[in-house]
Amino acid sequence: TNQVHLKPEKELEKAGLLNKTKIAEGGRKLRKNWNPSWVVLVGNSLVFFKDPKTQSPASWKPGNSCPESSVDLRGAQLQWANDLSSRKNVFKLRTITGNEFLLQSETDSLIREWYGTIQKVIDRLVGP
Ligand code: I3S
Repeated sequence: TNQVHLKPEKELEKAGLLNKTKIAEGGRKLRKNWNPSWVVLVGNSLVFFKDPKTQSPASWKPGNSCPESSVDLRGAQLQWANDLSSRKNVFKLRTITGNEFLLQSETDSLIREWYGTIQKVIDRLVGP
């Protein structure tokens, strides 16, 4: 029979503006390029959108907000990485596929919240 599988609504955990740079792709080091990014934590994924402020008016149309990239948090690793940048409040996210991102905010409380929330999701995906 043709069963219809309805995905349960994915839980939106958190959304906000962070500075982001990708520093490795599949284990290969990349040149840093910091940019503001609208970050959304939904379900098992961290989804990155371009900062609306850097987008053209055309891209403001509803339904036109195409994510720049998305990261599967299953098996991902998180660590504080102030040694990897002159910026303050930096942490590194490493995916199971060897992609590495630095995320940063000038606001201490905000970056701690992000760290804690992402870690919670990673832990939840590992299971008890
Ligand atoms: O870790 P690095 O190489 O000192 O990172 C800085 C550089 O990538 C620099 O780019 P260029 O080398 O292409 O000019 C960036 O503009 C800086 O932002 C990087 O350092 P911070 O400390 O901001 O992560």
